[in-house]
Amino acid sequence: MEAPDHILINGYKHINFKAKISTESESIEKSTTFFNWIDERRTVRDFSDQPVPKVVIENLIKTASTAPSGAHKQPWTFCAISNSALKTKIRTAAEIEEKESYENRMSERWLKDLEPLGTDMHKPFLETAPWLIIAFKKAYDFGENGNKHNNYYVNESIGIACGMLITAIHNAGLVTLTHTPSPMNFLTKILNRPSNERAFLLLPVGYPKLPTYVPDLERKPLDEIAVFYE
Ligand code: IYR
Repeated sequence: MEAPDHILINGYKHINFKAKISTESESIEKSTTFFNWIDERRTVRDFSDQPVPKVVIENLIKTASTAPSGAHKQPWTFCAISNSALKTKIRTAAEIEEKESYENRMSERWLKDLEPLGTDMHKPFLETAPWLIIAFKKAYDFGENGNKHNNYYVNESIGIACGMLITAIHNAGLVTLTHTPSPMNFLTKILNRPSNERAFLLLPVGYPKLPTYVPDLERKPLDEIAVFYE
């Protein structure tokens, strides 16, 4: 008998996924190719001001929102900003926080660890990049009568979504960096976000300025990042 197209679990419809099953050699080939491609991704801090079509940004956000999340609550809002006046406001506010961080909040050791990356309190990319995508996490949602419903595994969920977003940005031939101005409350105010949203990560998105220089970093080898129990 053929498998039914759908079944009920707890009274909820579950559809036959019809997953495409790869052969072993296809999986080896695909995982190798994908690794080699994603290993070319680099964090870039110098952006071209060349515009990026809105439909590209829409596709990137839709991709991020395919991420798994606690109880499928999708506890996130992605704000995409191309408006120059808003970008300037964000840069000004971010640089105030970053100045305070670099001068007073970060330890000597932290500053030393950042030295090879060449970061500082100046954030010109917040104005140069054609788009800023800001991921907000939703600790809770509002029910019909305004009461709060907590979401689950919010940090894990939005972290995964941001990882997929960064992968999608690389796939579109664009670059980004994970900017973490801290504290980030100023973003809630500038963008007029509701009280259940907290800024999680700011990603400028665009084409790289050419030539672009990135730190000469190496990634840890597999034996430093993985342990196999076979
Ligand atoms: N939030 C600061 C500092 C910073 C922190 C880390 I960890 C980095 O990898 C890079 C920078 C900033 O965005 O400059």
